[in-house]
Amino acid sequence: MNLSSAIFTRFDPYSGQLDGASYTERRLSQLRGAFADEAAYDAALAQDDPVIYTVATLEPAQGEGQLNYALGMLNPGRIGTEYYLTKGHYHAWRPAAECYLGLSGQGVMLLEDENSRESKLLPLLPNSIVYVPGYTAHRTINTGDTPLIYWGIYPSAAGHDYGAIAQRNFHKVVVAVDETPTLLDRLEFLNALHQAETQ
Ligand code: PAN
Ligand code: ZN
Repeated sequence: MNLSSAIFTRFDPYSGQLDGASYTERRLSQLRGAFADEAAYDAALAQDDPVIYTVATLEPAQGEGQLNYALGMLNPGRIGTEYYLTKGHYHAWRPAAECYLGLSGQGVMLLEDENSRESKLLPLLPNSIVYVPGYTAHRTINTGDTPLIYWGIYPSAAGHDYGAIAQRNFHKVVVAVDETPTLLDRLEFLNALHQAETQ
């Protein structure tokens, strides 16, 4: 077995810092197409290009039976009424499942089964675990007003398939309706937006 030095690691459950990790930063400009309201996206981007989330990844080992893990930090905020979110993906190796553990902040996970297209919305909170089965698109959403910090632990062979989501976004959106996180059909939400624009 070829283990790197990452057999013991420290992390900060409030900032998303993970010793020895490699960091990926996703700014608003890298999330074109992820948010439903394109006009709100363009308006927000014209003002600023904030960091929406970071992912600190550790890959202690690769190969059959090995696990990798990542500490996510998703900032609070909205584009229009839609909460800040991650791009979302399937695993390139479709059978790969993943465990998400909430550490701090308040959020939800949107899951979508690739075959049935059935959606599930689950809370991602401190002291809770969301099990993401294989063949399931998953997206993290911050519905609170502090950073959402969470673990994702997955088979080292899982990989990320972003292309499928870029082509066909999740069927559902999570938006603030009367300040309450609400799950709506993307199409219905877009139709309501366009109707409001033309009135
Ligand atoms: C997580 C995600 C992380 C960022 O580590 O990669 O939440 O989301 P995106 O990868 O969709 O930008 C994970 O699910 N890994 O498999
Ligand atoms: Zn994943």
